[in-house]
Amino acid sequence: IASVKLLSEHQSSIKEPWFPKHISELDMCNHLMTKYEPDLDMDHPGFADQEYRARRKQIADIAFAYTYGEPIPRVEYRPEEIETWGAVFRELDRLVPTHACRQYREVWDILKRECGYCPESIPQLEDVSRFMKKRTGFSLRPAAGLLTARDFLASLAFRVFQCTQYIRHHSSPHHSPEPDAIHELLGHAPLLAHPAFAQFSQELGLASLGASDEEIEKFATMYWFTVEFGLCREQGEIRAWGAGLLSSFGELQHSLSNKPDHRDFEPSLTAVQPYQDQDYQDVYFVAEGVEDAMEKFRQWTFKTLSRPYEVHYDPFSQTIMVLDSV
Ligand code: NLE
Ligand code: FE2
Repeated sequence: IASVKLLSEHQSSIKEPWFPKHISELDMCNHLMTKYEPDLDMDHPGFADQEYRARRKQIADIAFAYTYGEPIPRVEYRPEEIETWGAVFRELDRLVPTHACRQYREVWDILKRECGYCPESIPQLEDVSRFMKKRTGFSLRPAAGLLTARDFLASLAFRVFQCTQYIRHHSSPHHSPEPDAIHELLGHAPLLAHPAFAQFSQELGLASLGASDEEIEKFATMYWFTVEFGLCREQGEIRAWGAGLLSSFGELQHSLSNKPDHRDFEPSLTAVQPYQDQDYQDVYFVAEGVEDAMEKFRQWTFKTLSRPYEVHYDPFSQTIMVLDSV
């Protein structure tokens, strides 16, 4: 890459679509998708539960008020929230040895030993963020709910994970259609604390910066079938590495059963596979492993991306460098 040079500020042709250049600009990347709000969605398990809706608002306000660099405020979880967490935790802890991929199992044990993971209390985002930071440089920031794919993916480029803090409705512990703190802490945190998965997540984020809407759609689909619902092969067996599986004891069992379709991970097919986000998936993609998925993803991105520049993340200044690639 001998011909790489920094683009000057005046070259306006590359300014659209806007994307954050410094980690602090993630303060502007918090646009919510409204489809899952318990206030608006009649199918939401908390729709008829006024108290649940009030609680969701209270916790969402933490995210609305949050700005870059602050510690994440602690939530004093209520007994019924801890009970829901505990029920999910116990079920998953039982399934991890036989259902989760090797890397997840490794970090899972460390989280229980060193980060206070147990059925009796819900870990605080700030503590988990510190734990992750030490292991991979990833950190958390609070999110009020499901974000747009563009905003969510952009944060990954900075090794920042936008993380919900409320707990799913107690009537549906086995599966939640939307993210909640159980999903983030049990599904995502272990893998974001693993170097290879952290790298894959960041690369997906970097690829999304400045992408067209059509490309964002593909990256979001790619994210869906890997980071959220990915399976992989391990010594002849299929295991889960997707966070949406590892936080749902219902879907985790379903995904490894013979009910759904298991297809080989192939970026050009995976990125355009239609899906729904209300219930268990009926198609999953099986990768040979995270390294293999990452390599295939890189090659596909290289062929697919139309943007006329390259981006690099400088971890010292926490800044995205835009590099002219021609
Ligand atoms: N279905 C997952 C769970 O129950 O934890 C959440 C998926 C969020 C995309
Ligand atoms: Fe997720």
